[in-house]
Amino acid sequence: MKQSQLFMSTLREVPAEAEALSHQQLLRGGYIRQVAAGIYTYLPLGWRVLRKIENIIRQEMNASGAQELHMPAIQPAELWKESGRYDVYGPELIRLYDRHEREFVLGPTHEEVITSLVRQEVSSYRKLPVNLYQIQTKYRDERRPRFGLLRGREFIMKDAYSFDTDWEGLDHSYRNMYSTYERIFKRFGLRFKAVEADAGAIGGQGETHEFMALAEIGEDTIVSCSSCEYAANLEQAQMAVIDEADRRASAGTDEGISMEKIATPNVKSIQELVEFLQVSSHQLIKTLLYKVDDKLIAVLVRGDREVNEVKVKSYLQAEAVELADAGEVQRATGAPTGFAGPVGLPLQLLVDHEVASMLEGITGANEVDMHLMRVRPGIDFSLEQTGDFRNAAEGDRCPRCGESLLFHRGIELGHVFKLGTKYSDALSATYVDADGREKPFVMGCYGIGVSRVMAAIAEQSIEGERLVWPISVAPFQVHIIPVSVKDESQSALAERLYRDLTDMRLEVLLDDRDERAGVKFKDGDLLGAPIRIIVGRGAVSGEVEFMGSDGAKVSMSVADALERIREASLAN
Ligand code: 9G3
Repeated sequence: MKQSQLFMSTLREVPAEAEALSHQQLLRGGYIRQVAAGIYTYLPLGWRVLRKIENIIRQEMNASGAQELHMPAIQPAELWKESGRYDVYGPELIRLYDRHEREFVLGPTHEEVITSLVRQEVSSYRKLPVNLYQIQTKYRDERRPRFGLLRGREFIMKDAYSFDTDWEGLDHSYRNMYSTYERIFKRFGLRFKAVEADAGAIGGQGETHEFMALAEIGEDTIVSCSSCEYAANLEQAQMAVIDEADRRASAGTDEGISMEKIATPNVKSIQELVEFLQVSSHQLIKTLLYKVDDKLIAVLVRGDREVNEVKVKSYLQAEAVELADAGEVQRATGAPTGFAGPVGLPLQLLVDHEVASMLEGITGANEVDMHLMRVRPGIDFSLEQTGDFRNAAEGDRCPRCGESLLFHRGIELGHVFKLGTKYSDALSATYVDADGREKPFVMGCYGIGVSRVMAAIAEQSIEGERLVWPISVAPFQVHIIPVSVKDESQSALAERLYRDLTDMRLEVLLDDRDERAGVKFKDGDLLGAPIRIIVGRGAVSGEVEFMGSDGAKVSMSVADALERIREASLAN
């Protein structure tokens, strides 16, 4: 294609509102334009990249045996009422009415629609298993859309749904999708990790994994073992637990320890307490009150740890978990926030393993400006409910092999779930088995954030000012830049190269604009073609400069350049 025709407007300056590097590059390079918060137009360059991402997904999904279909974005609200999710989601679920005042939702996902489809289309076990997928626009009215395509309100997702006769079949479908995702993310040229995740709101009945692109901008924290294959989302990540009994036994007896109250005037936070008492945060028992499905409970973790609310929610099988507000703390403990403690507190106590293994600790006295010293877990408060209620942290050891854990930021690009019969039960979606009995489908669901993938690849492909797309998703594979189109030999050679490469069925962009070289190279850096051919003074002797992904320029003959390009394009 000739660049003078390309609908591509580059921006000179970095847009102020773009914090993420990929957001800046996609705006500056003329890949996307914002229409409203979290809602974008994909310009021709962006759309070329998205179509390549989609086609890689399609090839691998089809190769896995899944079949592509396409469901509507507008879904009858009745289906969401039938599944019970209509009231679970609040303002994030976009609702609308048609001309007859009938209610619909803009699909944020398609479990209800696909389950109602298969319910009516499949009645015999003979037609199972089946895996159906689509690549569709999704709508989620995020409270805080940000980072460009990384968190939008309208975005493109590949969502797949598998239907099996039983859990064994689901295991097979799940493993098939897991390995398909590994192939897909490798073909994107992404650095990624598959991590154990929390089934969360979707409430599946089994394991779930997230595929995370490693990137500092990522909202998720992932934990991986420095030695074995263990990897998990921080929400879910476990750590080697010191054995409470050993710890207490090794610390000697608790004879002669008796609790004492001390005045801590206006000393509320852990840090203030550490300074006031001149103790380590390891000696403190942090007591936090949570409202769990409208019931107040207390969670105890060591002073230097963070409560993991997902673990609390999962342990209690609760719908909602949130920190109690100041008023609730005051009413429950008789003291303002900062003085809560487990002794004499008439609430269910969830005690983290580390606190349970302490011989004694310092904690709030449930009295304003007072704390308790030498409190003994198991004696001064109950250890009936001890478990893992904290975030893994630097220094923790792998729960599998005991080696040290590493922490990374990640962007969630894929998510595979074992749903079980959650939706088939809710929608009475059953098949008839070999013995003539009606059984609910056993389902799995598998998502990839397609538009988010484009931003994640950009995040990982930026070197300084330059974006260099992997050749598998680049908008153009080769970018030919004649330094001066006025120079006959340069433009003639550039034209010839353009023709030869196009005949080799490569996607080539020829910068035929009458612009200064500096402008062309700068725009070239924004375009991010993995191969750039510069046609300059060497043209008269049939020499060009080849620049690959590493940015190094090498002079060579046209023939050698064509050979280098052919090799690189096969790496697709
Ligand atoms: C909603 C809204 C937002 C949502 C959902 C429902 C996330 C919702 C989870 C999933 C699970 C899987 C199929 C493809 C893979 C992911 N945000 N989820 O169900 F109504 Cl407003 O989407 N769906």
